[in-house]
Amino acid sequence: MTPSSLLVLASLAFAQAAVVKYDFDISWVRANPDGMAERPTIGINGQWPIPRIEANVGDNIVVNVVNSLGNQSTSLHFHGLFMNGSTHMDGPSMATQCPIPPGASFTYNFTVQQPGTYWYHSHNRGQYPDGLRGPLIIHDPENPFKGLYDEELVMTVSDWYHDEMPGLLSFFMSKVNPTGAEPVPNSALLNETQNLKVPLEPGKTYLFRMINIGAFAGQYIWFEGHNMTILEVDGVYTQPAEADMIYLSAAQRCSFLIKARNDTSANFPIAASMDTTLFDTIPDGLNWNVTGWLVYDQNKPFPEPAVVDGEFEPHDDMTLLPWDNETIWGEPDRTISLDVIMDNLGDGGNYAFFNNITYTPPKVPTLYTALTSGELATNAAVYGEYTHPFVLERGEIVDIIVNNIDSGKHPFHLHGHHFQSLWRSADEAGTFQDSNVTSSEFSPVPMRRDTIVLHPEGNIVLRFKADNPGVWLFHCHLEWHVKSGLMATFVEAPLDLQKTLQVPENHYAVCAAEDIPTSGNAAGNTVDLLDLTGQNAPPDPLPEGFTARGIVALVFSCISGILGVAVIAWYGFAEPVNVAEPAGAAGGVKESGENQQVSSGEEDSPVARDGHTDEISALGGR
Ligand SMILES: [Cu+2]
Repeated sequence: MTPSSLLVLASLAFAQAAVVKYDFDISWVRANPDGMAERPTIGINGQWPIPRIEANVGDNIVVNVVNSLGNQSTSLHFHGLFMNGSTHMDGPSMATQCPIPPGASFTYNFTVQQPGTYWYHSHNRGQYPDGLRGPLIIHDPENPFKGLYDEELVMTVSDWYHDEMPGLLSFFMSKVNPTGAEPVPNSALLNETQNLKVPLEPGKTYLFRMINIGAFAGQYIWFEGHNMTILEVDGVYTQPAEADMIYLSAAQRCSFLIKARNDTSANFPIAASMDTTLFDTIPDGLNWNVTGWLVYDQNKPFPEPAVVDGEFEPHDDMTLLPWDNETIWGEPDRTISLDVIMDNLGDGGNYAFFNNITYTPPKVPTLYTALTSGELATNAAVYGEYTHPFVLERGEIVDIIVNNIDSGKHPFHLHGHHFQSLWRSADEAGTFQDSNVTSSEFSPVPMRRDTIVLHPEGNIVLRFKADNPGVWLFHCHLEWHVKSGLMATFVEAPLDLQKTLQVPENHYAVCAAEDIPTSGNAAGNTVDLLDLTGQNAPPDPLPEGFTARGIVALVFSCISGILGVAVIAWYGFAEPVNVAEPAGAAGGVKESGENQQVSSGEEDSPVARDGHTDEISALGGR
C-alpha cells in the first residue's frame, strides 16, 4: 500500500467520526409541566425540557457548559457512557471534577464507542430533579435491528416535584425526618409533560427509546393494544423479548419495537404508573399515573387507560439475554460485599450506609488525589475513609454482592462499565451469604446493563471487568439516597491514570475559583498522604444505644409515664387502688414501637431495619 493510499484510508476513517458540539448555557427558567404549579426549573439555553444530545458511534462529543444559574454550582454526568480514557469527563462532582460554580465555564470532551440509549444529568448537589436531565442517544450504523423498524422515537418517564431540591433535601436529611421518609413526587410525566400525543402511521414499526430520567419513582409502562419487543437495555442489545409491560427504575433505559396497527379506528393510551411501594405515604390527591396516547386519528376520542386488575406484572429484566450471547466472565479476582443499611447519626438525620460507611465527599476530588499521590495512589487510605474507596488493579474481574438490609427497592448504578447481572434474589430472601446460592445458579449468559433494581431485603450479585482506568462511583440512583450516602468509589488502575490522563486547565480553573484543592489526599494533605486529619466526615453516631427509634420510644414512654401517673392520681382520688397502671404505661411504649414498625414505610424506618428491638424495651422500661 502506498503512503498516499494510507492517507486516503486515514482521512476516510477521520471523515466518519464527526465532532458533535453543544454549547449549553445552564440557567433558571420557569416551567409547569403538570399544570398545577409553575416553578423555577433548570433549563439549557433558555429552554426546558433540555435538548437531546445525539451522535453516532465513534463521534467526538464536545459540550461547552456555562453555568448561569447564579445561585448554584452544577456538573453534567453522561449516564452509561464508559468514558474510556476520559474518566475526568464523567461528571460527578468531587469524584472526577470540582463543581462548576456560578459564572464559570467547563468543557466536556469525549469520544463515544457505545451505541444505544443513555441520558445526561447533573451529578451535583442532588440537582437533576430540578430539571437538568435529558436524553442522550448514540446511533449505530451497524445496528443489528435497523431493518426492523421505520422510525425512532425517544420517550422519557419521570417524576416531578413542585418544590425545589435544596429545600426538599434539607428537610429529608433533617432531624424532623428521623425515619428518612423520601419526599413523594407531585406527579408523573411523559416527555416532561402530561397528555402526550404520539402520532403513529398505520402499519409502520417504531423503535421507542424509553428512559426513566426521574429522581425517585420507578415506573410501570405499558401501551394498550400494543405489545413491546425489547431490543436494548442500558446500551446493550438484547435477544428480542416480548413484553406487555416493563418496569424502569430511575436511570434505567429500554428500547423496544411497537408495531402500529393497520387501521385508524381508535387511539390507544400510553400509561406510566409510579411505583408507590417506594413511597412511605401516599399524599391525598396524588395521581401517581400519567397518560399519553398513540394517536391514529386526531378526531377520535382519547380514552383513559383501563384499570389494571391485581398486581402489575412487568417483564423480568433478569430473563433478558445479550444479543452477542457473551457468557459469564471468569471467576472473580475479588468480591466486594456491601450491605445496605439505613440508620440515624448524631445530627438526627437518617443516613444510608454501605456496611458501616455513609459516603461523604472528600476535600479533594478523588480523581485528583489519584493523579497526585504517586505510588500511594494504590493505597485506598489516601482517598479517605468516607468516599468508601476500593482500589482495583487493571483487568481484575470484580464481583459486587449487595445485600439489602433495608425494606425498600434500590436501583444500583455503576459508572464507567456494564456489569453482568449474575443473580437477583426474590424480595425478603435475606443476604446472599445466608441464602446458600452457589455460582452454579448464576445466569450462564447474563444480561449486561448499568443500573439494576435490588429488591426489598433481597440481594444481587454483579460482575464487572476492571478494564477502564478511572474513578467510578457505584451508588443507588434514587437521588435522595445519593444525598444520604449510599455510594462507594472504585479507583481503577490509578498508576495508569497518572501516566495517561491529561486534565484540561479549565477543569482545574473551576476548583481554583472555589478554593478547592486539586492535589493531596482526601483531606488535602500533600505532605503526608497517609495523614487524613481533617478529612470530611459524617456526623458522629448517636450515643450508644440511643437510636432515633430509641428517641421516639423515650418520648412515648415519657408521655405514657405522665399519663400513667395522671391516671394513678385520678384513681387515687376516686377510691382505693392497686398500682396496675404503670404497667399499662410500659405497655403503651411497646405498643408505640410496634405501631411504628407496622406503619413505617418502605425505605426508611430505623425501626424496621436496624434490628435494635431490644432498645425499645430498654428505653421504655426506664
Ligand atoms: Cu436507594
